[in-house]
Amino acid sequence: MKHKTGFIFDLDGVIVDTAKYHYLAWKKLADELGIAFTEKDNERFKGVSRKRCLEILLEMGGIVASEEQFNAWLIEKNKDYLDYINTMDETEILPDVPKVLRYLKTKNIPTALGSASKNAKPILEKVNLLSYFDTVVDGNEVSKAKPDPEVFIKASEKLGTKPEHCVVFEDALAGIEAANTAGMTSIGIGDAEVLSNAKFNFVDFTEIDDNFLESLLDRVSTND
Ligand code: B16
Ligand code: MG
Repeated sequence: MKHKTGFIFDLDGVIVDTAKYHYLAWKKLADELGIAFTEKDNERFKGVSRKRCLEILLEMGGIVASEEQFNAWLIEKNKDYLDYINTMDETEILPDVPKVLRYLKTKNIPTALGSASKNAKPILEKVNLLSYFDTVVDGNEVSKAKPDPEVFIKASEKLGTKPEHCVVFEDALAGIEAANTAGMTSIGIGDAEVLSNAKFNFVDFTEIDDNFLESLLDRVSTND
């Protein structure tokens, strides 16, 4: 028997590379606070909530802040990040993402975004992809960060699809763990060595063709 399937996409690192803008905004704040912060340090921030990122940054600098100061820095970082986001357009979509989204649309497969970002909707609007998603679950709706599966479970509920009939595209190890814990089929986008616990691995969407998507749909829709 075939069941209804759902496809869930992470945002940063899967659909667009917003990590570079997060880095520039965190770097500016780090410089102001006299904390050394490199692109390698920024790797630890991928898939992690804004609040947790600031906690990590302050721990790196051995800085203890009042709640008021902490919140002011969060606002400052996000303001700088949004200045970058406002310059985004379709050219920033990662290779062949629209190809896969169009394939799913022609097959009437429900799609969701599952991201830790509180800015997910405006970013999808900027790159003109919002209409491809039936639902968006973002950092405004979840309280537990990946590797907790909350974001993906919420997405499957909103799609009306059982977790075992959902596919998740993720670029972060914590995201793959979250998808696996949810009982979903995880697809790692990026470094296969880092994402070795994913069910399938691809460097990017250019490696994913219609044949693979068809076999994936067959497999996931009959998962009992
Ligand atoms: P915001 P994802 C995550 O996006 C980013 O990878 C992470 O670096 C960022 O801190 C987080 O969103 C929160 O973003 O400050 O916009 O709320 O990979 O879960 O799509
Ligand atoms: Mg990501």
